[in-house]
Amino acid sequence: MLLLPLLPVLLLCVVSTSLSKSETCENTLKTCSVVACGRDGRDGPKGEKGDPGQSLRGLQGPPGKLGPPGNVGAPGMSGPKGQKGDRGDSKVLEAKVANLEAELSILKSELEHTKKLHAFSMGKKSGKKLFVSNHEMMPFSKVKALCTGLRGTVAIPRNSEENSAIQEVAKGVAFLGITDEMTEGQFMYVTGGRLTYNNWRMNEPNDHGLGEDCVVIVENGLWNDISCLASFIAVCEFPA
Ligand SMILES: [Ca+2]
Ligand SMILES: [Ca+2]
Repeated sequence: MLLLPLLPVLLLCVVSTSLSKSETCENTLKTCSVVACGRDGRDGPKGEKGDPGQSLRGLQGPPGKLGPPGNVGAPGMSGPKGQKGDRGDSKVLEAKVANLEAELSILKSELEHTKKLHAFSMGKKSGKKLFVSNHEMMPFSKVKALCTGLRGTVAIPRNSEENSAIQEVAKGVAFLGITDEMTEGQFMYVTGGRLTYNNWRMNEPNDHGLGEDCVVIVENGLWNDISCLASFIAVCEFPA
């Protein structure tokens, strides 16, 4: 019964809209006045943004790839100064040096003692020289090599005392470190320099036969020039 007064309006709405849009018609009823309802109303103002939906969030994806390394940072500030160390190490070193010096002193003493024993048993000390022989006989070149290998030289008498010492050590005919190989008739020391002392036997040196450029000391301590290729006793000299 209450719908009767609105019937013309409803009819008007039915005429002005499509039969398939009944929902639109209902909306029109809500907005139209009782008296009239326009055919095409203007769009209303835009509504406010609605609240976010209540849909379920997806699962968290895997972590992404590592990014490129960053730039090198500025150097940090220097740290605080450390505490001064103790002097223990230097004391340890001083003690070690003192021990080494003590050991060196003992070794020096033992070396001197060994030298004296060596001179007593094998050689003869004269002044600052020690003459030693193994009593082997060999050519002059081998005598030189033997003495040089022992860090010595072939025995050289520079005065009568040394000459007697060599004679005593050799106990036979021995080469001396003297030759005239460089210039015939001009005898020189193998260590360099012309003779400052000699003890030639009478009529020597005579450069006999094919030539005699080396020198030997014979049993009575006199000298004779002789072939360097002949073999005689080796006597070496060392600083004493
Ligand atoms: Ca000669
Ligand atoms: Ca001769």
